[in-house]
Amino acid sequence: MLIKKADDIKSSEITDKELYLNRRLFIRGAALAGGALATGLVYRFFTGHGEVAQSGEKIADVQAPSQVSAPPINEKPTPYEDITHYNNFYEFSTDKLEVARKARRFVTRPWTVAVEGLVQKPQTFDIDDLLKISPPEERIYRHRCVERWSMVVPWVGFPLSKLLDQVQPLSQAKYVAFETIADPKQMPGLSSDVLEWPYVEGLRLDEALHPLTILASGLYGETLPAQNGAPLRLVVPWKYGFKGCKSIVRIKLVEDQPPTSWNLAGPREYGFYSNVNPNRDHPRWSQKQERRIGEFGLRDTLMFNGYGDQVAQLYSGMDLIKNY
Ligand SMILES: Nc1nc2c(c(=O)[nH]1)N[C@H]1C(S)=C(S)[C@@H](COP(=O)(O)O)O[C@H]1N2
Ligand SMILES: [Mo]
Repeated sequence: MLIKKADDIKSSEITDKELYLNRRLFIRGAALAGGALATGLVYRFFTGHGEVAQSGEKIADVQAPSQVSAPPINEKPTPYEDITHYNNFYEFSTDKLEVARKARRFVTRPWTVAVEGLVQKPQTFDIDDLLKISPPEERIYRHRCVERWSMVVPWVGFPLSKLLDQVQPLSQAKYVAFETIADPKQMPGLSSDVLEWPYVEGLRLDEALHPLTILASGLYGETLPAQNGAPLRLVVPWKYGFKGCKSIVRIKLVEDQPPTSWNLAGPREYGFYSNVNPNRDHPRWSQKQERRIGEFGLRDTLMFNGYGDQVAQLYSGMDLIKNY
């Protein structure tokens, strides 16, 4: 997600870099291969993960995907190795292939999440209590980065609405603001001013309450690795990936549209809504197509990332080119 300081990079160069990175990732995957490569076990063997924090542990009693809220997609989930080694998490590194290594020692216990603002019952949850609010569900979602790559991720999570039910939003609450951890002792990327820290995001309250919007604590049936946003991150599958903020520490119900890190960094490029929209080009590149990680060639990008039947009504009457 190139911004400010990269204003002079031409989109042809971006494409070359993507291709290069994709190839490196592919070669690494092939070198590890042998069939079982995508499993967490092999991954932990190579990285020593599992000694550190609580990531990569099996999550008990994961419910089958609920068809009503999450329509099944006939696309193959991206291998675990790719999902966990091609990451945007600028607090650790702006190099997608470096994030996993730099996040290895990230500590996710103890951890609390404050839920506050315009609510009847503000509360600071211990993460392990928060995770008991609603049964973990498998949600296999398309994941489309604004940089034109995409994946299919089998998240484990539960609807954000279940957490908001606990604190009871007041009628003045119109938006939900998210704040993520910014710990310079653990996150070398914070010394860069590429974004304003902490990384913040926001949703309109009706978007936050939508049944497709989840808080994820795992993928492939295991707790999240740090690089994917442990212990808890947001997933909004019809929006560009950057809306899915990682390692959340605070959720605040507010009256006015909250600031978001990417909008602050590049307001012409990243709006508040950031719905996946092939008809609205990024000022420096087209959003009509995408490269699915692990595939050659391009796919057409779908309006609302293919979730239009579920979410289009949230935006009826809105000009989605103006409200990008
Ligand atoms: N805190 C934080 N959250 C973040 C980011 C980040 O840099 N910091 N990057 C975003 C971007 S640009 C994307 S595409 C997704 C990537 O999630 P993944 O690495 O799990 O695929 O995380 C989003 N959440
Ligand atoms: Mo992204």
